[in-house]
Amino acid sequence: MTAWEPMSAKAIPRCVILGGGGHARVVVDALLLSEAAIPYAVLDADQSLWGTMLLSVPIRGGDASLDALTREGVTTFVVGLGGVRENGPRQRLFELGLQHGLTPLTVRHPSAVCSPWAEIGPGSVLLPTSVVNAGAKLGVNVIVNSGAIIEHDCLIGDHVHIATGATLASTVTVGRLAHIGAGATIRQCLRIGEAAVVGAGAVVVDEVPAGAVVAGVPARPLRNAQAATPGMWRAR
Ligand code: JB2
Repeated sequence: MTAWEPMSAKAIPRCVILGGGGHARVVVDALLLSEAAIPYAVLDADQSLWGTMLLSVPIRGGDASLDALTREGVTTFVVGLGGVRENGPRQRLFELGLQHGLTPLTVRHPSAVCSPWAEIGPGSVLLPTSVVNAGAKLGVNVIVNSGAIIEHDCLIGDHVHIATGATLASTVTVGRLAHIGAGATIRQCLRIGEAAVVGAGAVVVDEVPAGAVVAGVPARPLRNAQAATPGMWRAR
């Protein structure tokens, strides 16, 4: 199996996608439409997927195949693992790509609106109809999922996932590895701590400490909730 490549492929880098599930399909779709790179191969931990296709891209094997792909001229990567709550595995895959000398690719779906005055870190993905407004700064490997809104002057840490349809009003700070659930709303000027988890549909009107898990309207800490990142237990 070979990946689809356009006629003028020479100047376009080849990209490997790490992870081949539902999120990877959205990332590959955005990559194909953006034409920023050729989605050359997918790697997935699930052996039953090896030899199958993800959209038009072959799933070539597990992460041990990275060396072979670099020998075939792959120079860029993007993390295709999404996941809910837990962003540690996404960080690990990002670091794996770097360890293999690959450049993290920033992927922007053509329908995503991104101010030229925003800064987007390497390896971040802006999915369909998401919005990133002026003065916002995103770290590396951030997911801005479909329809999410990051208003002006928000600061988003490395490996954060802003899930589908979440809204961050202006000047919100989100610590690295945090997860903002689907449809959640964060009031302006608040700080969401490192590796915190905001549940789907929550409305956050107060600061959220590092490692906390909050949910509801208005959002409250969940009793005995376990934060996504090991070592960040917060029993309340
Ligand atoms: O270490 C790994 C690894 N661990 C799991 N390396 C590689 N290369 N692949 C890994 N995987 C693979 O990621 C799994 O074998 C599986 O095929 C894939 C995850 O797919 P899944 O569809 O379960 O989750 P997802 O992360 O793609 O999507 C989740 O998050 C999205 C944001 C779902 O909840 C989606 O509904 C959601 N939209």
